[in-house]
Amino acid sequence: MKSFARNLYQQQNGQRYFSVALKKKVEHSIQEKQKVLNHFKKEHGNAKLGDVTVGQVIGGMRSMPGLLYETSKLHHLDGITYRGKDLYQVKEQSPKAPGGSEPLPEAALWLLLTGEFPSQSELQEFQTELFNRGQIPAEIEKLIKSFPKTMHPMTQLSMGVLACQPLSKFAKAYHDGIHKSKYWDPTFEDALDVCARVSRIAAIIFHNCYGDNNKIPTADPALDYGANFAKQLGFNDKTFWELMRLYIVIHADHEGGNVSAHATHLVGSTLADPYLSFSAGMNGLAGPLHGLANQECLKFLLDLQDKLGKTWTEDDIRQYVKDTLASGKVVPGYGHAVLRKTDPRFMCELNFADQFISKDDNLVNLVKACYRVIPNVLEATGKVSNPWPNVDAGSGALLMHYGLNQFDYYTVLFGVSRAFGVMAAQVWSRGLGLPIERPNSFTLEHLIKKVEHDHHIHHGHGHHGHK
Ligand code: HAX
Repeated sequence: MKSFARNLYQQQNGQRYFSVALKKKVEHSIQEKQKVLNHFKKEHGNAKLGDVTVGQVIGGMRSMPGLLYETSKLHHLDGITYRGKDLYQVKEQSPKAPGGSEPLPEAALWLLLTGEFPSQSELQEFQTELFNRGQIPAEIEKLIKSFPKTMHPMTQLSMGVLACQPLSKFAKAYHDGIHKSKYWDPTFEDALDVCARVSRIAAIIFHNCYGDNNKIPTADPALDYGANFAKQLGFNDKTFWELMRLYIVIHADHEGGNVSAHATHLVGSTLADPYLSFSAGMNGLAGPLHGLANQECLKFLLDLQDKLGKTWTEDDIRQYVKDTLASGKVVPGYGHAVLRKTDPRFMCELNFADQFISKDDNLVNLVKACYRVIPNVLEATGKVSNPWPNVDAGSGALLMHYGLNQFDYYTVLFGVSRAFGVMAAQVWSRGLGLPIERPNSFTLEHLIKKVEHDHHIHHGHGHHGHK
């Protein structure tokens, strides 16, 4: 390790860690942003962002403005942007593994935290740092290995993260009376620890569920994060390592309102530490309407293959999709609440398949054929707002190609990736001093009375007369 880095070693909680360029950069940009925020709040705190409708209150707060979330923003055509960079820019500009073509998760984490990619030397230091932070004390590993094999992997992930909670530096600093202006600092420490540890927790769970948890491959300090995660899962194919790097980067963040990001943010707003908050986010990700959708999508493709065999035609797919719609079911992997174009995350998957997967993988070819056929069928219904594929349309087929066919585990991969976004966001939420969340709620009776009252006034019967 270079001497300048060694000099920056510090002691905290009896654990050695070093904070090199990253922490200084984060501190500096938080301070700058705080000034902007304070001024903006003072000058424009009363500016309106639109009206809230009864439909939104009843309808899951859909598209209702309500969160400040710094790390990423979703655009209905460009898809997700990390600090203003869309995924194509992220892929192009990110540092890569030697000889590799895919972006590196640790570089994406740096980007989400600072708005910039690390230099080569910063990246190397950061990789060493994440490797060191990724160690999990033996007694906690033992605890995770003791979870029943039959327990859903997502339950194990949430519990595994909680098992590490006693290691929280934020919880200790808070207990020791840290000044509120410094909350971001131990949050930063925990955020990096959680990102570093979550892949090890996930690897233990994989072997606990599907293999032998006494024979879990160890991480290698010479490897990057994505490669190490794949290696610990037991995959030594270098192309699969590239897939893991890409997978983690594209699933990392999707602005603040999705359930995993919002749940993490909400729980964190109580000053529950990053372990408690992230675990809460993972409980949300475990829901079938959120993180489990990729599993559903793969099932759709495999059922189609089962029914039609491997000699399917585009006409067969068209008919199969029409039958699916006629039976009152949705076509998984298609449509989106915000996007109105093919999800760039899906395009990244497709490009990966074109580059690395041979043209005779029937399942991958089926994904591509669906992309040619399904949007027209959905469009013809006249009601689907977005007939284009989302990220889940492709990921399962890619994982299957490399032999990762444990469907129940797919959401855990998503969870490892999501840590990078929501933990970076939490550093910023504490840095900007965001308060505890407390929106207003109503009973249905209140809502009805309020609307009747307003209607009454509007029609001139109230004592306020016409509006
Ligand atoms: N297949 C069939 N019908 C669909 C459809 C699809 N893929 N997508 C939308 N529709 C239907 C809706 O069910 C709705 O029908 P009703 O009016 O009869 O209720 C109508 O089209 C209008 O819906 P919408 O405005 O287009 O879509 P929403 O914003 O309400 O919902 C969903 C967005 C993603 C939930 C929706 O498109 C869907 O169910 N897709 C399939 C499931 C799926 O792929 N989920 C994964 C999302 C991945 C993600 O968000 N990742 O971040």
